[in-house]
Amino acid sequence: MPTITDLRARVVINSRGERTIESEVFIGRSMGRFSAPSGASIGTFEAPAFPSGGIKEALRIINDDIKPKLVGFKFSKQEEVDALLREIDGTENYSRLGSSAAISISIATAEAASKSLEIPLYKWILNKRSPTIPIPLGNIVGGGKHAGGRASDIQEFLAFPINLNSVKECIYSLIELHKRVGKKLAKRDEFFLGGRNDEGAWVSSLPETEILNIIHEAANEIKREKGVKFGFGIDFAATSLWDNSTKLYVYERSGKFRTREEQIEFVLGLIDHFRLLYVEDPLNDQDFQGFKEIAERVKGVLVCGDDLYVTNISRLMLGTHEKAGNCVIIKPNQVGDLTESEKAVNLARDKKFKIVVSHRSGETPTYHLAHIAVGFSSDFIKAGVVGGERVAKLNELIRIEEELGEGKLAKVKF
Ligand code: 2PG
Ligand code: MG
Repeated sequence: MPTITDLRARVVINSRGERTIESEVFIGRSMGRFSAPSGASIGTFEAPAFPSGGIKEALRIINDDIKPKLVGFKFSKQEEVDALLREIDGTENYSRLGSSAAISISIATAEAASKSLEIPLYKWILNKRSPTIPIPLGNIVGGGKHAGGRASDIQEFLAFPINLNSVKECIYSLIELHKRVGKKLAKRDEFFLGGRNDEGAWVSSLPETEILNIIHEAANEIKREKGVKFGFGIDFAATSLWDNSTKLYVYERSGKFRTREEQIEFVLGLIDHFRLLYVEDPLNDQDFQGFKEIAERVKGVLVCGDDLYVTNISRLMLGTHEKAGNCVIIKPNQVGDLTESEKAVNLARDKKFKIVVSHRSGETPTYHLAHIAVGFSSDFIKAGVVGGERVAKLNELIRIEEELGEGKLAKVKF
């Protein structure tokens, strides 16, 4: 049985230059190491990233309270370690320890356990599921809270290949699409200087519809030349657009204000006109009914909740019951440990919701998310297209596919 022999933690830097917690867990000579990512468009209901005393307080709690209880701890399942972490924290949502410290220890422990057992990390996470390689959902152009200046109000313009059998080919195709879109922006956007946002997506000053036209054009070229077909999507991150005092969605950069009803029509219009197959957070994180309405009025479109669900089992229970969408984003740092994330995954599967395991805009150059997505048998992974901290995950998927053999890519029907 794995026994934890040491725990070390320190402050390191994420891809946005912010400080974050890195933990190392030792099981004899096997070491797991993970540093926590962080969001910019943060859901109201996410667990707090740090204790009220900040990152120093998180380190102090790890050293003074967690380490003495974790060292010497024997376990045979991830849930035992995560239960101990929760017990030490003593709150419902890691508000004493903070989700960053919690997730860094939870994932580092999983990695140490898998190494000590000489199995890949995804196998430790799998439980009884069978491994599936997720389809990468690539961020091609982006704005919102992930970019400044003249960038679009919409946070993410996404694409994913729909007729390929291998993740490697999916990744190559997304890179090709990203490249071609960049070249077109250079010609058509007078303010374009080749800038990319927090997630490596292009930043453009063009109106949303023009950005979508350009992505379609580039995708059509690739389809003609190489036969690769793409599906398209948008993450509106609408909680970030919502102004609760005026009850309006504020599109500051394009100077538009939309009521809830106008926002719904706007979203449906974009789905229809640009044949979108995926919309994430089209409405703010209180509007379960609105998600339901959108999902009812479109066919074959994934309506996905990120800030709506924040990987939280109670919110997901409510939303699946209300039929608020048909797809959920899973971000382990929103809840602070792997076991809690897994509960959300199992519930989502049970209720026939599709699953998207996702990175954060402030990432660390860790590869673990690839194993988490495979271990959770997720349908999609949102991990960006370019940038060191993004390709860390994509490259790991290529390695996992090499080990599992092709043909394990998730199959999603639209
Ligand atoms: C999102 C994420 C990741 P953030 O909204 O889906 O793309 O952004 O990490 O800033 O919450
Ligand atoms: Mg989102």
